[in-house]
Amino acid sequence: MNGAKLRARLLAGEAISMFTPHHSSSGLAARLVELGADSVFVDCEHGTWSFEDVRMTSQIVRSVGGAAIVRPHSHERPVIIRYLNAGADGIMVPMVETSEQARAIVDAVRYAQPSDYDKRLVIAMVETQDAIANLDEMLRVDGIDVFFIGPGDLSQDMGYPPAPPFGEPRPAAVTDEVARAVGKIRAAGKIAGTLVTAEELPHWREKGVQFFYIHSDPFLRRGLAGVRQALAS
Ligand code: 3PY
Ligand code: MG
Repeated sequence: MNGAKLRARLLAGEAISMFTPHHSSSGLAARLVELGADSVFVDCEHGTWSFEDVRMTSQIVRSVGGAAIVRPHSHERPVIIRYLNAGADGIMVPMVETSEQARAIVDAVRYAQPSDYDKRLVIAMVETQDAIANLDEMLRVDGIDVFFIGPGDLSQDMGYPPAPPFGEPRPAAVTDEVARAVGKIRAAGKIAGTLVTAEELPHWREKGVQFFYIHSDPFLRRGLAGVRQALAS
């Protein structure tokens, strides 16, 4: 399972990319890896992937050298177990707000994969102000590989839209809060992740973020806009 490969690279100080194909397509997921993505995001919180899609996509993504990171719709124990059994290389659990919840996730992973849990990457999503308030305690939970700040939900929690208009930055109040959380994660010697655009990535890399979630849609959007412009000229 390629979760171990990602963990080793993160522990060696490297930065890792995770691209979302947005659509339930194992072919597109594999193509993203062939083009350079370290891992692919299989989003079962907002996406439409079935358990069978997860099984097939994880196998195909691994066969081209990548890793499939699955986001379940919640931190329900049986759901996490099913995705791990379906072959997820990593699990990225949304809305983790307390150390008890973080511990329960690690426990579910170890129960599901008693002999090879260390081959799966465990990512806890910190996406509310309450979660950031509890971060010091959560950072003490052994077995969480990456503490991932979700700026979209955090924005909503702070009273802002989940995403700024295309190409515009997030409100400074949100990016300041993300930076504060990243600082705490780094100070505890843990690995930080967040969602970025290609343009934002160098800024957050500088701040010590190592796990980068990137949408692939802007690449299509820009490519198509260029073609439309060429057609119109
Ligand atoms: C969020 O930003 O809320 C996400 O879930 C993904 O980054
Ligand atoms: Mg979120």
